[in-house]
Amino acid sequence: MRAFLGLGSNLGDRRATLVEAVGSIYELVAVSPLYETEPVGGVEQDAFYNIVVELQTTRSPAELLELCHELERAQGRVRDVRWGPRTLDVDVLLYGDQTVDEPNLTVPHPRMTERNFVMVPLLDLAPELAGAPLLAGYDPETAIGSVTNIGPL
Ligand code: GSY
Repeated sequence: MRAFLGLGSNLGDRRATLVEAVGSIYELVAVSPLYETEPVGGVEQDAFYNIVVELQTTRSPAELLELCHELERAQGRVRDVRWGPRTLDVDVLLYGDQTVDEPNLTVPHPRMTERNFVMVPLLDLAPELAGAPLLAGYDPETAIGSVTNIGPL
């Protein structure tokens, strides 16, 4: 299955955190450019570094979610303030063209089309997804949070 994960960090060495996390994903196909991004979610905090990665995976959506949690744990992530600073946040964005609606996992990620820090790197990797039915909520005119491409990870 072709799947996309979103990764973000705004604590510690943000680039090193993302490099290490990406290096441990063996199903990796592609990595977006690195973006420095304005925090979204209402909590005052430092700017994030965000990327999106593409995977070719045989994992189920639930197994992919477990991978996200493993990557977060490996970077010492402690789940404390909702929407607050974090060494690493990893989200399942897309799982092929499938939808998942489980208590602990919704795919496509429910807020992704509102957020430039997800949509801009995702469309760098997969421009053909612009206008796909799964991403119908995306409008570049109204998506929130400024993003700056700072080059390759
Ligand atoms: O949802 C992921 C964590 N997060 C982020 C993020 O990764 N980037 C930006 N720019 N803002 C964010 N707010 C939250 S919460």
